[in-house]
Amino acid sequence: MVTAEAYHIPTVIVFNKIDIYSDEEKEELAFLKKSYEKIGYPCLVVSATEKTNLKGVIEIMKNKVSVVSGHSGVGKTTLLNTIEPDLNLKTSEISEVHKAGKHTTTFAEMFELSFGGFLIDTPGIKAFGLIDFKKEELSHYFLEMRVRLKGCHFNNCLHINEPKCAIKDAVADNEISEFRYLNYVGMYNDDEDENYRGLGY
Ligand SMILES: Nc1nc2c(ncn2[C@@H]2O[C@H](COP(=O)(O)OP(=O)(O)OP(=O)(O)O)[C@@H](O)[C@H]2O)c(=O)[nH]1
Ligand SMILES: [Mg+2]
Ligand SMILES: [Zn+2]
Repeated sequence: MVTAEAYHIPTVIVFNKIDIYSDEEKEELAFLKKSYEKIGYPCLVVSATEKTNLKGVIEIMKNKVSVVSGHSGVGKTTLLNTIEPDLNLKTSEISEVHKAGKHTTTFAEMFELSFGGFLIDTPGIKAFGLIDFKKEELSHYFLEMRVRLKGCHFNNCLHINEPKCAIKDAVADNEISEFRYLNYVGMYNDDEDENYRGLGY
């Protein structure tokens, strides 16, 4: 999402596989959906296999060039197959051993959509690959931070240790989600062990 923001690509978040969420996962979904919608990201909650809520996906993709991105196994290709059954693209089950996808899609490919537009299916994201930009710019790509940057006392504030920081204040006031701030700090530190995910997102 940070990379998309850096390239001015509008992001829509798709939560897939709602047919198999546990009650706990449904609660997590509600929390994440609320958090992201508050920032301004449209969220869609779908099931590619059960064909639930796919109308919204089609509406968003119509007459545009879209790219689907996400971890291996989340169902990016399945979603595309459901929307355009004639494509019949290869998908595979998640590994029982590793509980992760198998990197079935191996290169990005663009397909024409019968209702107008194009969709680029991509291989699952393996590791965090941020485009090359200055650390000082990172907060510009967190929408909820960008709108508050002017409130920081120092105009080169990094929102880590500086006093009178509008971002840290907003986190303390629950206006910015803690997990998003922790993601920011993690990316800022280029943390490899992912402990920064904090709440687990
Ligand atoms: N229960 C359920 N399973 C789904 C859904 N969408 C996809 N799957 C399953 O998830 C597995 C992975 O789907 P893929 O479409 O191959 O995932 P992908 O995101 O394209 O994975 P990569 O190509 O490896 O990046 C397959 O077994 C799908 O059948 C869904 O809505 N519900
Ligand atoms: Mg795929
Ligand atoms: Zn600040």
